Amino acid sequence: MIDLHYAPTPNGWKISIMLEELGMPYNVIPVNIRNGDQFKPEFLAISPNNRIPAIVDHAPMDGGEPLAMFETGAILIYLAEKSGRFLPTDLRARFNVIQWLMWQMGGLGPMLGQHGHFALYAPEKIPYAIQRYRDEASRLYAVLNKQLGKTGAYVAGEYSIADIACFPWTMTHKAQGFTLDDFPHIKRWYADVRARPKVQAGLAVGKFEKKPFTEEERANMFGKAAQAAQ
Ligand SMILES: N[C@@H](CCC(=O)N[C@@H](CS)C(=O)NCC(=O)O)C(=O)O
Repeated sequence: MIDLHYAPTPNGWKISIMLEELGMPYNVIPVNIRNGDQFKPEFLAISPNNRIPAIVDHAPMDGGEPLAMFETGAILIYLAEKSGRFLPTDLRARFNVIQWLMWQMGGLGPMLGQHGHFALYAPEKIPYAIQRYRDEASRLYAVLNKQLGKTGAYVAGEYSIADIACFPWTMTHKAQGFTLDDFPHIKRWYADVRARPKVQAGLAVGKFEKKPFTEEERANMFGKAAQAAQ
């Protein structure tokens, strides 16, 4: 059984979607990141970066002790290797998936995250920061659009962990003021991925009503509490 330390956010959804796609049994352990659960010692023992999601596999592939893991890129590769699915074994196809997964981890996720922060959540609206991340987010959407136009299918050819990593972040497009009409290949891919029943099941895990942040929640989420914890 796998424990999934989780909150319903784009990074959390990557792993709930993957586990649903695989049909692997898992146990959800909610981590309330608004309330600061990510700074609790028992969570930090699993995820020293104080971010969700993280997993503990109680039946790891080497038959050894339970294996804890954080960082969604690593978790997706681990689960793909464990199941033999969504990551090809052929050298070129495998590294094509891995390069797009890394592109999501180092580019699409962090840049959309920063754009969302400065455009939607920051108490002070800083035009330079908003523009900088908006430009970068637009550039990354254009790169993804071109790639999907090239494959005519999924991000790296067949449906893979690259799609599972990218999709939840593209779900933020409307809130962040982007329209997929500007990116027709993403629009086609987005509808296709979104319609997958297992994607729907992954997104439904721990769904909650969205409420504005309180001051304390802001401190937990946007750095003040993290600084205090050092
Ligand atoms: N690179 C990390 C990013 C994880 C991440 O940023 N998680 C967010 C939720 S989407 C989080 O835990 N935020 C809590 C906080 O900011 O304190 C990964 O891919 O696992």
